[in-house]
Amino acid sequence: MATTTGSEKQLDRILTLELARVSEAAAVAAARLRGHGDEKMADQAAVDAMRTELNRLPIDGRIVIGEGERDEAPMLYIGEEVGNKKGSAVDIALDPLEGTTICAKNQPNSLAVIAMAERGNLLYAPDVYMDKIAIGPGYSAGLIDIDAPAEENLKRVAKEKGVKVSDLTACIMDRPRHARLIEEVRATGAAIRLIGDGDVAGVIHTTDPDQTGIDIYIGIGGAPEGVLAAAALRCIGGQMQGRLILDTPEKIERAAKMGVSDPKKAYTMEEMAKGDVIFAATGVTDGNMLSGVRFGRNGITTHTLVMRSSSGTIREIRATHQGEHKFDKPA
Ligand code: VTB
Repeated sequence: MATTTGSEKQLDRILTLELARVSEAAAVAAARLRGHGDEKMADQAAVDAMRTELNRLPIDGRIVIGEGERDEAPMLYIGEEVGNKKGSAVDIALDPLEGTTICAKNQPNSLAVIAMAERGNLLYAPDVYMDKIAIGPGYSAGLIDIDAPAEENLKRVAKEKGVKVSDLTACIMDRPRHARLIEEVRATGAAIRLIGDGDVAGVIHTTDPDQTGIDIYIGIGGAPEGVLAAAALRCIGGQMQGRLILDTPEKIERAAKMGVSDPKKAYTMEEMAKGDVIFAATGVTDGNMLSGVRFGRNGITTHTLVMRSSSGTIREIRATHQGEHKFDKPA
């Protein structure tokens, strides 16, 4: 069940469907460069397309999670203003190409992702790492605890799901920093799905274990991806906790400037994405939940998930973009 926290004011619901246009455009642009081995080029194409579409929206938008901090990202940087300024003040989290390496290799689960909430309702976080844990809907509140050992969390999930721990699958990013975590999880008998990149998809996959085979996401990934994943779970339902990894005085200071007063705080999903949140993700490459873009005889097809937390509506949009269309121009 979706929950509403933070400001009760709702976003103009028409924006929900508008977000699909934005993620579709980015996905199509990136998809033209699938498997070309050039991560930067694919990312740049997605950024350009997403920015163009975003600037058409009737919003007074501010990017809070973007391509990086201003000095390192020329477009869609944190703090950039987007939209035609004619609508409500909103904050935006985006990743025009989540899983650049996946796309460059044409492997599963790269996405174009965007979330929007009222101004001030998305965690304004620096581009650092975040420790994360997430499960899908249907479990009792407070079941998982980011500070508990993996074994404990797995036991609690297995008990409520009515299965053995060895029947569960945990999604973990394949990184040397997770060596101990992977050992701990394996020692419980649970299976692990190691992913190379793309932990926004990894978290979203916990919401439909029957389809994706994933029950729980655990481990350290990017903080921006953490906020995006929290926004998605706010809409679908589920539980997530995240803790920024602020392990140097410089990072603590950067975070403090963005309003993070307690560098050790574990954020709940509701604290990372408050109020009415809308979210869209379009598949770039084929994935466990979303198909990738197809360039067909009759047009370009895209597969998008669009969701809104206040209503709990989850829409899957399979769109065919035909004829003389902006997408037809090669990137
Ligand atoms: C992730 C993942 C991204 O970066 O959060 C991650 O979702 C974490 O950083 O797709 P490292 O790659 O340094 O582990 C990506 O893998 C790439 O942006």
